[in-house]
Amino acid sequence: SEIRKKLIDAFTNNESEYLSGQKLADIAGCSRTAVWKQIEELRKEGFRFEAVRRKGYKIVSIPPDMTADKITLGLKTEKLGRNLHYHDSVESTQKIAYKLAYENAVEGTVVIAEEQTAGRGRMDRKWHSPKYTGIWMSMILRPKIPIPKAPQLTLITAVGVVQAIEAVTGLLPEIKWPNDIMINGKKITGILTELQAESDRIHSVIIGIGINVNSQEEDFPEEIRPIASSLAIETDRMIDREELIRAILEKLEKLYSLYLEKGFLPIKLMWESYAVSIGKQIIARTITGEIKGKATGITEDGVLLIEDSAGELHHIYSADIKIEG
Ligand code: BTX
Repeated sequence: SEIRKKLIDAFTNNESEYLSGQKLADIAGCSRTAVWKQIEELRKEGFRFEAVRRKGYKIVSIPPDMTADKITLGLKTEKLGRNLHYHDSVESTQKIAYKLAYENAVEGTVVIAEEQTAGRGRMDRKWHSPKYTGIWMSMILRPKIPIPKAPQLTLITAVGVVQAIEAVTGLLPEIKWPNDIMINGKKITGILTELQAESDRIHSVIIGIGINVNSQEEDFPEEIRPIASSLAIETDRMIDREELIRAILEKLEKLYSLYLEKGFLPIKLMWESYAVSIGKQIIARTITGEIKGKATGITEDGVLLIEDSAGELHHIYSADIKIEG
């Protein structure tokens, strides 16, 4: 709209100045409410503003969109990300990767989007994926492994993402079994592993990775603010998403070849060194009920082991866990 254009001009021409609501209203020839609404809209599109009481607004940055070229520039992988599908806005990158996998896309194909309008988590939960703030990507793998071993890929991915975050930001994330990556007790990353299988053979594995990178508090809906954080919030600086994507693909490619060559054991050891839950009292909520006890480790297959107060050992295949201390 005309207001939008006038506001963007005003902000970019006065980059270092605070512009009051009234001044902006005068420039754009509209009400202060209309200015305020337009600024909210611009925020959703990826513009960043600093607001100071009594002084007004200052522009901090314009939408930092990626491109496929910017992502692959300098990428040191053989397979992962070599076939890259980049989108501005999609329902879910998982959905697109699924379709590509059916059409026999090469192993290592990656789908990335700036925004997901229907991003999904496990068990039909939602994954909030606002524009330009994160990395929302899905990856197609075709490992020749038996179906029960597929959950190991979630753990491999978690290790790769932790290593990449560590290398790019210096932060030391922790893994909460099976698929959450946490910093200071808040969720930074979710991983979703889905299978396409024919009878007992894996056709393809679609690994979805969602990372809150440059999200600010206001990008999260009210209900997840207490549990979610981003790399920018934790480091207090903006993180280069393209660099992080490259780091993830490079780390994952190494771990994946190690896994195919040597099996899960070396990965298991790395995973355990990043895991927060091991050795702690936890509550696991499964579909059939709650199990309380001490997390003693994971099995060769990535199954979580919990020892309850009676000394009985439970195998947990799928659950949400809460750490008690
Ligand atoms: P999950 O089921 O472990 O986590 C989902 C839960 O996490 C939600 O119910 C909500 O409480 C919380 N949540 C939602 N959005 C966020 C967020 N942005 N940050 C922190 N917490 C949040 C985790 O599932 C698996 C997520 C995978 C997402 C990727 S993104 C690319 C790919 N495409 C797609 O649709 N999903 C995957």
